[in-house]
Amino acid sequence: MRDILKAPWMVEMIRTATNMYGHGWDERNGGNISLLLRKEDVDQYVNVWDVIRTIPTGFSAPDLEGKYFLVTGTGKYFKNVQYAPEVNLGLVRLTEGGRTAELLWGFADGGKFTSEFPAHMMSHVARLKVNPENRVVMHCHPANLLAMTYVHDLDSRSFTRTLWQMCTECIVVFPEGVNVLPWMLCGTNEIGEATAEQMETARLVVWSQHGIYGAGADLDETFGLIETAEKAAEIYMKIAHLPRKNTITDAQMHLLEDHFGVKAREGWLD
Ligand code: 2HA
Ligand code: ZN
Repeated sequence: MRDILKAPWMVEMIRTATNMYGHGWDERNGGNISLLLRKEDVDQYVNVWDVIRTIPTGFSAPDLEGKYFLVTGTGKYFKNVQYAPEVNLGLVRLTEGGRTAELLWGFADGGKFTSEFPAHMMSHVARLKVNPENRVVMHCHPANLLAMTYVHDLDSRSFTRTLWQMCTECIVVFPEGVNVLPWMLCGTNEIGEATAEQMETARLVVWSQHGIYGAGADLDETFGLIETAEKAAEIYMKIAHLPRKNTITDAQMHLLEDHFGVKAREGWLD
């Protein structure tokens, strides 16, 4: 077996968690990441039939039967992932229609996957239907996006239009916009189902007064989506209390659509 800590997907996961912590998005045990892997990604590094222990998931997700995920642990700090990956991360395979996770590596102190595992797994199901290449679901607590949910109305179209207006690149990076959920109790199947439903139409879902979910084909894409939305929210929080003299107009957004070959969410531009 090869050294799992040198697997390219493991290296990238550790770098990403470290980078997210560095951005201040994952204080204490805040945030979680799940990365979908194929059997051929993992079987050089672990004996996939050597199950360390099984962990009930508390939900059913038949679409994910037999799928492998590298996932952050509940109560674990992103700050520590780089120093003790085998404690803070786990590699699991879902079985019994998604109701059981088989631990193949990690969670070495007896831990288990993130409390937001339902939201992650249900979001994977939703995104895979839109893009079979989707591999990543990422959650974190970026300060400006969070701040914005206290002072901006929470209608998804209106929230998105404000973000698009804050940086020229936003409409190019997330033309489908962001979907916004009202405050809900986190760590539950209910917020998982609500998030997954919103993931059917966008890769970014804001959890009001809590944080954001992103999804993408790889860690870079997903990180970049959140990074871009958070930059836009930062600019909004710098200018929201000042008279606005200029903006990016809808006519200019249409020029961006044409030039970059993207299509904004239907009906979200005038
Ligand atoms: O504890 O961010 O939403 C990790 C979280 C919960
Ligand atoms: Zn959170």
